[in-house]
Amino acid sequence: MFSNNSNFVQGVDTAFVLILGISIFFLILLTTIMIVFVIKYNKKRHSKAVQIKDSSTLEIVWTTIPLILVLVMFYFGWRGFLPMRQVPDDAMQVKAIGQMWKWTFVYPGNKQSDSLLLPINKAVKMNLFSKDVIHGFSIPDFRVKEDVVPGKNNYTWFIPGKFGNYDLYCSAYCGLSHSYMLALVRIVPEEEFNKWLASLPLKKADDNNEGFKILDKNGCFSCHSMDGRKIVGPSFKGLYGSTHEVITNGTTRKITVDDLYLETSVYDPDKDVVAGYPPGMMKSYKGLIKEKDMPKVIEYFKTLKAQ
Ligand code: HEC
Ligand SMILES: [Cu+2]
Repeated sequence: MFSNNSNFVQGVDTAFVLILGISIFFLILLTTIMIVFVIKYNKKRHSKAVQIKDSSTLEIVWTTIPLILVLVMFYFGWRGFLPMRQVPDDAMQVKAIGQMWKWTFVYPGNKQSDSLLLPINKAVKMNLFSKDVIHGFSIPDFRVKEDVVPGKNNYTWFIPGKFGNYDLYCSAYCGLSHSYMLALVRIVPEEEFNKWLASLPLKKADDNNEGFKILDKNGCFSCHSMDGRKIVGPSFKGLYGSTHEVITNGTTRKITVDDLYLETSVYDPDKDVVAGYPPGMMKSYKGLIKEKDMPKVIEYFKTLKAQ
């Protein structure tokens, strides 16, 4: 089909290289003319300034050439942009929900995931929603970038053209942990995608759990996964009841994750730092998660079984 990362790479790159080329051309041209004029018309050589008045030729030249140039830029920009708004009817529909500070992807059948797996060479329409503030849905490798605005149902689409892992960024500064608003995009063969989709949990599973809602609202899942993946911090999967090493005041010790340990981790994260992770990454949630809500949070941790 095409050998690019996506069907939009060519259109965007053509416009970009063209504009860059024109800019470099004029940068060199204008700088050269400036230097030549500084030398040629300096006061020693031309002590008296001479005005050029009413030169129609000059005015036509400096109007027509830039006009043609901007129209050429517009033409290539427009040609690259138009297909981005024309979604094919058979595109798979995936909902991307942006919130402080994570992405959630909801697939057909109400299945949800933290990362965006997609089959190669298939059109996908991303329906973009925000739960709070303005975010930006951006996959630079695919030349895809669209605002995610609360209250507005925006969209974008593309056809992935190459297997691999790519980064999805939030491209609109949306608060303290904006830079953690990363998601993994994986382009895989269609059979692998179907298998993966079948194994995904249903979206609604956690939404009624009080503890889940508290963690979700506080943005814990931008650093902690529920499926065993390490993001910034360790995964919550199977955490409750497990044993591992922590560093407390410079000494390594073994702990078992129980109610007290969880509470300390949330209110005083730098007290017991999980071995292998740097201290100071996680802030204290004292005052943000109320003490009376802690039991709900702990109950939720208990539901995240290892298997
Ligand atoms: C900015 C990223 C970030 C956010 C947001 C964050 N954490 Fe953490 N968390 C970490 C890191 C990094 C560690 C490991 C280092 C440490 O222990 O401090 C950690 C450790 C933990 C641990 C101990 C895990 C273990 O394996 O023993 C728990 C429990 C925890 N966090 C809970 C939470 C909860 C609950 C929230 C939301 C209220 C939260 N975290 C938000 C980064 C984060
Ligand atoms: Cu954002």
